[in-house]
Amino acid sequence: MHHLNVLIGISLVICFSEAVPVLDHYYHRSKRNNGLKTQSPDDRESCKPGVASPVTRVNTTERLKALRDLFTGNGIDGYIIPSGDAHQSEYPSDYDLRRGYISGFSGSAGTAIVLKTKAALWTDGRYYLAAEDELDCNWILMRAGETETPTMTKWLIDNLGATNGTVGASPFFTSSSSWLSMESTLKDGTVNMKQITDDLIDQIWTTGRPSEPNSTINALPMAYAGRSWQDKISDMHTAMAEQNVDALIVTGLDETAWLFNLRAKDIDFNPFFISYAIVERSRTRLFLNDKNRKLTENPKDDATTQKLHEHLNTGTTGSCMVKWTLCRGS
Ligand SMILES: *[C@@H]1O[C@H](CO)[C@@H](O)[C@H](O)[C@H]1NC(C)=O
Ligand SMILES: *[C@@H]1O[C@H](CO)[C@@H](O)[C@H](O)[C@H]1NC(C)=O
Ligand SMILES: CC(=O)N[C@H]1CO[C@H](CO)[C@@H](O)[C@@H]1O
Repeated sequence: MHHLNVLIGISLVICFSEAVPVLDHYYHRSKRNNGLKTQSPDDRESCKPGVASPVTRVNTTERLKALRDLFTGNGIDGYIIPSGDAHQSEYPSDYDLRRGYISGFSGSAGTAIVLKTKAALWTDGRYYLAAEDELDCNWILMRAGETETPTMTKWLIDNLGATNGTVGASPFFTSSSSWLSMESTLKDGTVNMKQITDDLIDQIWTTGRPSEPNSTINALPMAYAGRSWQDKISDMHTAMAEQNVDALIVTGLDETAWLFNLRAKDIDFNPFFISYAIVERSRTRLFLNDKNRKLTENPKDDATTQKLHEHLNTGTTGSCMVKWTLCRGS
């Protein structure tokens, strides 16, 4: 949960989640890597001349070219592609697997950085073998955790620091704490970090992309939830008053699913739906894609017969002009 004293616009919401282990993890590794070896795709056994390429590889040459073609127009010399979605989900939907698309690496943890002439992927020991099989020879495999592997910031400073270069990233897929600490370290090495709000992978991933998640949202009956969403909101108001907080922005998908007693299938094996909420002491707002359809369609879960607007006690468009309960809290 994220406590803010002021209400801020929805477009800023995404930066306030705390849990982005991926970037923090590789970034915070200590500076014990003196004697780093020169990193190159040629270090990889399977990229040596005469070695047959595993069939599991995606040829990323065209994807990397398409991405690099956008660098100049955006004023950047490199781009960071983390694994996460805009909600810092541990498991993003297939639509959000941007790092998998650009690198070909399908593991759950890893961060890609593409420069004008180099591309590197950091992943941890669980994935060294899979990454070796899946990354084509455009890619340097950075084995995070091994002493000769540079951190992402060190590598960026080594490659872009001398020319006061700029690395871009979407602010949606990195927590604010990760972003700020990385930005500060890079600045010390004369590398600038730039927010690219229109994500570059979204711009180039135009064919073969899974569609945006849009699953039906089902009410979770009280028998399973144990406590009504109105009571949960009421508990939040009490906690907010104690903390002297006027508004609370909820970005985590497990959090919105829990708070409103709702379940869906936007992400395989995770019963959540893409959403944000803003809870104020006198009103509650839930943000959903395609809300008019979701509010009125029939539930897909046998456990409930309630439509979403009935569960939330709003009008069929989510408006509170008819019923005030959702917008005003309980
Ligand atoms: C990958 O694709 C590029 C461009 O389409 C092609 O030139 C190159 O030979 C391919 N590489 C491999 C290893 O197949
Ligand atoms: C480095 O680049 C940043 C951003 O482009 C710029 O504001 C700054 O003045 C540059 N510093 C030097 C020493 O050129
Ligand atoms: C109503 C709607 O947009 N449904 C689409 C949801 O997404 C699936 C694919 O994931 C499509 O097949 C549906 O048409």
